Amino acid sequence: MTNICMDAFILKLQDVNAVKFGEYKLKSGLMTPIYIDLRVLVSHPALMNQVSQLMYQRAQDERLQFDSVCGVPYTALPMATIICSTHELPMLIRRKEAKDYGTKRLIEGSFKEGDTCLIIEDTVTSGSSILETVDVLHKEGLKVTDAIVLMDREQGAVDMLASKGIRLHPIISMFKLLDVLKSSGRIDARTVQSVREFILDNNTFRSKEENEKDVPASKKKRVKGNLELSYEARAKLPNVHPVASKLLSVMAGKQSNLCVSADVTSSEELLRLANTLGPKICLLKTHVDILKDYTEAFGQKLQAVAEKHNFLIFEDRKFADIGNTVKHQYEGGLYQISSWSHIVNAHAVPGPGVVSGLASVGRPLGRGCLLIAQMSSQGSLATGDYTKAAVKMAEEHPDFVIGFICGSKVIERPELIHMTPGVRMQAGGDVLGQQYTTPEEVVYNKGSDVIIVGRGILEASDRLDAAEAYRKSGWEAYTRRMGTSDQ
Ligand code: S5P
Repeated sequence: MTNICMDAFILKLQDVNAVKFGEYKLKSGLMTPIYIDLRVLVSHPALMNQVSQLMYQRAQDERLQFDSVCGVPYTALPMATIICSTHELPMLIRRKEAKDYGTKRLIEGSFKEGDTCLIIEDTVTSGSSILETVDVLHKEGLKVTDAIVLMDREQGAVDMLASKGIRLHPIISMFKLLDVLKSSGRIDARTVQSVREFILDNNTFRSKEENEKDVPASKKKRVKGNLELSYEARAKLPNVHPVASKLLSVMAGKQSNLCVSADVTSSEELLRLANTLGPKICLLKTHVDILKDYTEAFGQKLQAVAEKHNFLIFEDRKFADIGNTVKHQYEGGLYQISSWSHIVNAHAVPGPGVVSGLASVGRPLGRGCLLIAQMSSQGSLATGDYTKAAVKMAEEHPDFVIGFICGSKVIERPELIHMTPGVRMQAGGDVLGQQYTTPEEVVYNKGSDVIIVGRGILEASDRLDAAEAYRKSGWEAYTRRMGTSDQ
């Protein structure tokens, strides 16, 4: 494990002038308000060592399998060299031009056909430089499945490379960089805003028309100085987790930001409820351990209903133990939650191990996790610094954490989803400390994305009618927030 503090590392990059703000020209000719120039790192060996350490650690964390390492010329060459030298890994060098004497090879180093080569790159915008190197390696009979990059400008490289069968693993993303520089007072809100707008409007993987179509001016609304994107546009962000993307698309497609909390104690009733309310909801939340008649078939049956009505399943297990224990609780036991639930949630109280433990099971299955940043119950201790720590933990695990359980928006990151429980048409509470807020308040004023409703629907004389009323109320609050309401 590396013990490099990412925030301090990002500040050091700015100290050595590797991150510049102003007006700069990119390789494509486009003018950009932020320029990342990692060429300067060769003059800062301690930083260069840290870069190489972070990249190697990522390869280990992702359990990448490869026979050799190749840096994209030229900036990433020394990075690859340090990794290979420190860990005694074979390296390959790609020549930019073939020599006109001797072997005329484009790749230097020993390899055999079918070997897998890991690519190392310093910065990506579109991913085209990585692809150029991959093409040369392919011509020599080498395979490339993964690439590690220090800095991803989040302008489409992940998606572009994925479309070519290459997984890109960024160490730092543009939005993370902006957050760190902003919270340390190095840049102001206006700079953050202009860079964000530039990045979101200039996705190189989508066409200009698509960029404009997905984020039309009428759908952009400034909320406290930030640009707000529609659910639809957020589903297509380059850095959005696949589960978050799916959920956001379902929300946009069904015009529903309603999650029903199916807190009933019989499997049959739960499945019936899922079938009846399915068309109205984007997500169904379960507490599988309150079912009195759980059988192994339950998960499969619920999945079939979810597929039929196009909603996702969220088991509200609230994991809160050490990594090794939650791993077993998620994967095994009676309920085998990971086999049927798209989303689970976890308390931040054990520290990042709880996320790593769950991710070791959920990530290979393509699942996502919500961190509990705040709670709706009276006297909850999840406030202030605890909430901030939960948010930070989420940001550090973008490959598994898709958002939060919270009372209001806790971070301006459009790829993360905010879900709020304790929702009822009439504000108030129950005798056991639950506190209710209205859909309008939660979505319009508090900026949350999904309303979680249990008894407000379950105790209604007509559950379908009630679900429709909540769907409508939640959706209207969202369209009003976006400034696209007809009213
Ligand atoms: O802070 C929270 C977090 C959750 S997930 N407060 C909550 O109420 N919940 C869950 O949301 C709770 O476990 C229950 O399943 C649902 C709220 O149910 P309701 O009947 O009060 O709407």
